[in-house]
Amino acid sequence: MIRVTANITFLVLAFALAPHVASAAKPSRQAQEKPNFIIIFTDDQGYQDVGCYGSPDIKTPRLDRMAEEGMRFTSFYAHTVCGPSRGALMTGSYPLRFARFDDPDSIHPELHLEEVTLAEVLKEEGYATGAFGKWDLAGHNPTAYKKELLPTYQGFDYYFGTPGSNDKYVDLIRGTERIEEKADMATLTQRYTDEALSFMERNQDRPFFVYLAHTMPHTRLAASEAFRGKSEGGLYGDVIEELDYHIGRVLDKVDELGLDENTYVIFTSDNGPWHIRGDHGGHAEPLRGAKTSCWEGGLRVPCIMRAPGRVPAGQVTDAITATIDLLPTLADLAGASVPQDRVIDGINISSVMHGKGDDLERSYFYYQHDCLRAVRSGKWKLMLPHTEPLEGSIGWKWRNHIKAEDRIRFEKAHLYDLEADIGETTDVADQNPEVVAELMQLAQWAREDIGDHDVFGANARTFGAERRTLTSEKKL
Ligand SMILES: [Ca+2]
Ligand SMILES: [Ca+2]
Repeated sequence: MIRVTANITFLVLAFALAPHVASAAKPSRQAQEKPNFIIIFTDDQGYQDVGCYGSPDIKTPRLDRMAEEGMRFTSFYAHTVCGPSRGALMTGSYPLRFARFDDPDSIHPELHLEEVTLAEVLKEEGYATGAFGKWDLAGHNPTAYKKELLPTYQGFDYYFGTPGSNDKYVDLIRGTERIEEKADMATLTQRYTDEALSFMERNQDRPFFVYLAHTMPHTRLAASEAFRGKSEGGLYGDVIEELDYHIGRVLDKVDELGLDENTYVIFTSDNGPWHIRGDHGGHAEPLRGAKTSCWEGGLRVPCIMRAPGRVPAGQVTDAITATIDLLPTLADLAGASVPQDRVIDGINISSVMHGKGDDLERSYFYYQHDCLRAVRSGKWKLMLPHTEPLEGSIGWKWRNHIKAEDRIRFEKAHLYDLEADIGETTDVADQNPEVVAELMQLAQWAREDIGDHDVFGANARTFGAERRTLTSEKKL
């Protein structure tokens, strides 16, 4: 009885003192605000194309330091090509899940306005939102894109960049207006960064979200004079070293603005390296395969996250994590809610980022364009049988994007133990029939719920747009 009274007295005292304690401690401006988010998304940078991921000839001192000050992810997944990968990051969903307006034969989606983007989720919470660089969700053609699908219609207050790819040339857009034709590609990394830094300065007093989606190192490659010919990794290496330098400028700006402890900086790539580009493509060793394939090298990408005091320093995690997780995770950190009227595939990985446990219950599905190719659960990856590419699928139309040795031609499913065999060299399906059966069930679920080249998923979205799955009469 006495003890209870004493506790009550203590509690009353504690409440009475609380306001004084708070004002005496005077928490910093940062601690009171919602955290800022900066996602730096490079294009076609391979798993090995960062110093701390084992590049033998490319130096990335700023990314390496970022990893020392934060967390390095070794099983982080994007998707196999640019456009679907960007849509997945923006919607937290597998590419076959989200609705698009465009030609179903194209691998480049035009994201439906009814899709809820990460920018829209954060904007609801009062975030200033800026997109810089490659969008690729309003059409792939640099001149024939849909203006009404540009970032400023999908939750971004500000946009400076290029609507599609740099296969031929790049036109620059500010807001919705084209301000420059055939821009010098060697200036893009710096110009996108300059614009992002200026946005951060303008919005330093409120929470902000910066989506900095570099055009490099997608071909056509270009480096500025200061970096050209300077790396040991050829032009591709020069381009990565220039990216690293400008990523350093972003980190320095966060520091200079006094926002270090309240800003999550997330670096990753949209897909694996483009092997058919030879010297103009990167590397994914020790992973097998490259961009457009569903071998690990096609979509397992480097990923580093940094937020001093929040993300523990110098950690490495092998948890299965993905770009689709960024929407639910950042929403949680911002106190925002994710859309409830649709399936969001990503999961909240904040416990992993904060070093509070990486025991995630999750599987990951590998799609090559519109074809379900593989599923991973824990250390196991099942490659589904295909005599690939499936005639009539989008993958068939785009088959020349895939190096011959990366094409999957299996009559039966192959099972790989990614812990023992990260290079996917040895099929162990016969020794593990129960694992194969379990993963086959997961794949069947994905086929029915998300979709496949010949199946429209039960929870895939259209919002009235044309269904993307090819019908028999539309087969090529
Ligand atoms: Ca790409
Ligand atoms: Ca929208």
